[in-house]
Amino acid sequence: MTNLIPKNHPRAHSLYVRERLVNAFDDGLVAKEGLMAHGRGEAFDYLIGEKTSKSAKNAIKAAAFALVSAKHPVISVNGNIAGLCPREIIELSKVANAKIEINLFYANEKRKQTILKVLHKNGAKEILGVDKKNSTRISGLDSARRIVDRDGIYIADVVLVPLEDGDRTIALKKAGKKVITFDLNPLSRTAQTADITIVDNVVRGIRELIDACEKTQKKKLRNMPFDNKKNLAKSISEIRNYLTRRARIA
Ligand code: PTJ
Repeated sequence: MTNLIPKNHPRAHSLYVRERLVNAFDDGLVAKEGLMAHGRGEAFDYLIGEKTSKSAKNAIKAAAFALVSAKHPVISVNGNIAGLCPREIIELSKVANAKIEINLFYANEKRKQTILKVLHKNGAKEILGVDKKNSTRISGLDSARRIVDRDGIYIADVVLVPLEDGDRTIALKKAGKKVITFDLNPLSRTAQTADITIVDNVVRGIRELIDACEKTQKKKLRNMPFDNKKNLAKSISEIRNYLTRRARIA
């Protein structure tokens, strides 16, 4: 697709990200509903000032500790994540020693195979969630997301579920797993239910999470107490403060 966004456009980065997602949709990675999910995310990204906030940085540190110290960490991949940051998923899986599992809300075998190809092209070796013989179910879920890999999400103690639906977050928690999510909407059910919610655009936050995992591995970061509810309240007050500042300028 031709790129029509001028480099000096004030919102160039967000517009490039949008274009990347649209291209990924055209390439068969992203569901139609994924475009809508992205639009909702963009709206919240404006409200946080399109920057990684202090509260997001807190959550990223906590997430890095959880991933690095987990026994069976798993990164769950959907169409949007595969379209937006395939290379970073693989980098993260390496620094956190985490498995990668494709798990789609809008199940579609063709899309799953396209995602699989893109992950392989970006350097992934083992990818779970594609071998039907190795699949099983987690209880309490009606959507296709209940079907998980026996060697992946099923046995995981920590699962990273970026851009998630609320029902699965609840089901994963009921199954005794620690859930980490990226969600730009601090009020979504997933954001409110997860153990660690990173209120940031996954495109920005995942790089910070990779760095934090590296620092944690090298013992350059200390583990800190983390309370998700308090941190979400902080992220909501950061939005309020940002809007107040903007309103003064306008
Ligand atoms: O590929 P599939 O079939 O698994 O489907 C994936 C989608 C994203 C369509 C599916 O999981 C879905 O419908 O998700 P929801 O319920 O729309 O939730 C998406 C959440 O992610 C919303 O709260 C958005 O605000 C948020 N979001 C959207 N884009 C981003 C984001 N959060 C972080 N970074 C983003 N880039």
